[in-house]
Amino acid sequence: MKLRKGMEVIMEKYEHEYGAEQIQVLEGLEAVRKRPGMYIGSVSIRGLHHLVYEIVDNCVDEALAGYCTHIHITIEKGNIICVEDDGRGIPVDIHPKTKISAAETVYTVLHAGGKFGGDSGYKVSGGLHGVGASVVNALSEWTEVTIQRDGGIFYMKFERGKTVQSLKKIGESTKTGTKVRFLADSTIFETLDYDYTTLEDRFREMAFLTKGLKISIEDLREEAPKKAEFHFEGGLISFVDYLNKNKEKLHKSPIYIEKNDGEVPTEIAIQYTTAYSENIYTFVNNINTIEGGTHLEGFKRALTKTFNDYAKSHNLLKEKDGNLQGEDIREGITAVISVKVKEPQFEGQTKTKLGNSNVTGVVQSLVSEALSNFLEENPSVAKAILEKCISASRAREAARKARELVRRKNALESTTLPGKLADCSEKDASQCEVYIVEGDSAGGSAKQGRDRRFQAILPLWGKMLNVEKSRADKIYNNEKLQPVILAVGAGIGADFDISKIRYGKVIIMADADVDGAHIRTLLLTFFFRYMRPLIENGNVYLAQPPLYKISKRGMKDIYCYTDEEMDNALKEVGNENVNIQRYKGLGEMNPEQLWETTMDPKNRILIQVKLEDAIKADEIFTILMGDEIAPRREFIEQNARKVKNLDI
Ligand code: 28F
Repeated sequence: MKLRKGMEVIMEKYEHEYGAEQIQVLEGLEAVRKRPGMYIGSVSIRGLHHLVYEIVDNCVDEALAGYCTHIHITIEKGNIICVEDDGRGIPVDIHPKTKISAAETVYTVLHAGGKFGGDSGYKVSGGLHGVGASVVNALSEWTEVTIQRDGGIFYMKFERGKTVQSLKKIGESTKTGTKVRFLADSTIFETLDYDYTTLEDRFREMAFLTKGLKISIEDLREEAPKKAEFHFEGGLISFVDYLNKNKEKLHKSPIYIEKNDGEVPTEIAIQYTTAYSENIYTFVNNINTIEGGTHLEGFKRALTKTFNDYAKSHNLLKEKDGNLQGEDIREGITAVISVKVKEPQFEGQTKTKLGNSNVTGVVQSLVSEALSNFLEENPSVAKAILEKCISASRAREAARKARELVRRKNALESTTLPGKLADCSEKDASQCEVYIVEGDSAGGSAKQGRDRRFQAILPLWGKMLNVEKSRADKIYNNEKLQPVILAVGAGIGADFDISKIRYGKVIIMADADVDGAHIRTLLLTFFFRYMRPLIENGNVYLAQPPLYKISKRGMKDIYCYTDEEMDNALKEVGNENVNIQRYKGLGEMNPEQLWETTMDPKNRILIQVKLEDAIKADEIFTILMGDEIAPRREFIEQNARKVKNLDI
C-alpha cells in the first residue's frame, strides 16, 4: 500500500494552470502513478531497476542508430541515478502542435519515445520495455535532463512528472549528448536500494548484444566505490566466450552467424562444451526471451536437420541408426541468439515468448546454410560434435529404458511412494510440504516433531549423486534421487509436469555446516537441471535451523539464526548466568525443539530459492559441481558467505 498524498488537490491545480492538451499529458502520467505495475511490471526492486533500463534503452537506441559510442551510468549517494550518453542529444526544437520542446514531449507524453532510434525502428511495442522516459519521469520524485546539441547546453526539470523548469538554454557547447538524473519516488517503490550486481550484469549483457558499444557503471554509494566497464568488439562471440569461461570446450572458437540486412537481422554464436546441459539464451530487440519462441524454434530445427544431414552424408551415422534427436544434438551446447523484429509479438505467461511466425523460417534457413558451410569447412570440429551427439543419443536410449523400468516397477507395486517417505494426511497438494532431511537421526526427529496433517518427511541416506557429472540414465537409476523423484511425483526432465507435484513446498533441511551446504547444493543442482519449473515456480525452500540457543533460569529459551541475532539477544538479556549452546547439527535437537525452531510455520525461517537469472545459476552450478578445480576454489573464496547461506 503506497501513499500518494494529495493527488486530487494536485489535479485540481493542474486544471487551473494548463490548457486541454497539457491536462491530457498530466492525466496520462497520473495513470502511470496510479498503476505503476502496468507500466513497469511491479514496484519491487525489479520495477525500480526497470527505470534505469528504460533510460539506458534510449541510449542504446541512439547507439543502434549509429550516433552513440559510450553510455555511463552512475549510482550516486542517496540512490540517485545518472545516465549519460554521447549521442546526438534529444532534439530541442519546439513542437508546432504542443508548443513545447521535443525533449519535454519525450519526458511528459506517454509513449512519445516510441518511434525514435533513427531508422533502426526496432523499439519494442508493448510488454514491459520501451514504455519510455515519461514513465520514469512520472515515477520519480524529480528528474533532470541536460542536453548538449546545436551549440548549446539545455536543461529541464520535473517533479513527479510535472514540469518545474521547461527546457532552457543554460550555456554553450560544441559537444553533443544527453544526461538524465533522477530520484525514484519513495512513495511508490518498496525500496530505492539498487542492487549493483543486477545492474552490472544487465549492462554487461547489453554490451555483448551491441557490438562495439562501451557501457560503464559506477556505484558511489559506499566508501569503496564499485565500477565496471564493458566493451566487446566480438559481440555474441564474446558473450559465448564469457558463458563458457569455466567449461571445457569441444572446439576453439564459437561458430558465428550474422546477417544484418533482410527481414529479421540476426546474430548467433554457438560453441559446444563437454557438459551435459543445454544453454541457449535468446534475445529479441535486446530483451531476454526466457520462454523462447519462433526464433528459438527456427534455430532448433536448423540445428537438428543440418547435423543429421551432415552425419548421414559423411557416414558418421548409419541409415539403420535412425535420426539423432534434437536433444541429443543440443547436449553441451552454449548458444546466444539475438534477433531484431520490427513489431514483436510477445506471448506466454511472462510475455517473454516471441510469437511472430515469419521469424522461424528466416532463422531456420540462415542457420541451416551457415552451419552446413561451417561443418564442411571444419570437418574435425564436425566430427567432435557429432561423436558427442551420438553418445548422447545412446545415453538417451539407456535413460528411456531405465525410466520405463521405474514406471513398470511403480505400476506393479501399485504405490508410487518411496518406502522411507513419511507422508502427510492432507491431500490438497498446495497445503502440503515435504522436508527432505539428510541423515537418519535428524529424519527421525523430524518425523516425531512434525505436524503430520500437512508435513511429510523424506530422509535421505547414502552417497549423493553429482548430477552435473552424470547423464539422465544414471539419474533415473540413482537410489538416492529416485525417492525424491517419486515423492515430488511430477516426473523429471522433459516429462516433468508441475501440475502433478504432490507438495506445494519442497523444503531442503540440512545442517548449517560444510557438509550440509554440500547436500543442499547437490539437491539444488538436481532440481535446477531436472525439475527447473519447480524452482521457477517458487516451490523450493531451504529450512534455516538456528545456530544458537540462549538459556537462562526463569527465562524462555531464545533461538538465534545468525551471529547478529545472538549479539542482539545477549545485549538484551545480559551476559551473566546465560548458557549458550551452539548447534552443530540438526541431530542435536530433540523433536520438540526441531518443530519449534525449524518446522513450525509460526516460528520457522524458510528461504525461498529463486531463479532470477538463468545465466548466473548456470555459472554457479557449473563452478560448484563441475570438474575444473581452479575456478571452483576462486568462486568459493569470493562467495564464501553466499554459499553458506545458499542465496543463489
Ligand atoms: C541519458 C538518456 O535519452 N538519449 C537520447 C536521443 C536522440 C534523438 C532522440 C533521443 C525526436 C522527437 C522523438 C536526435 N537527433 N539518453 C537519451 N538520444 N531521442 S533519447 O530523438 C527523439 C525523437 O521525438 C535524436 C535526431 N534524431 C533523434
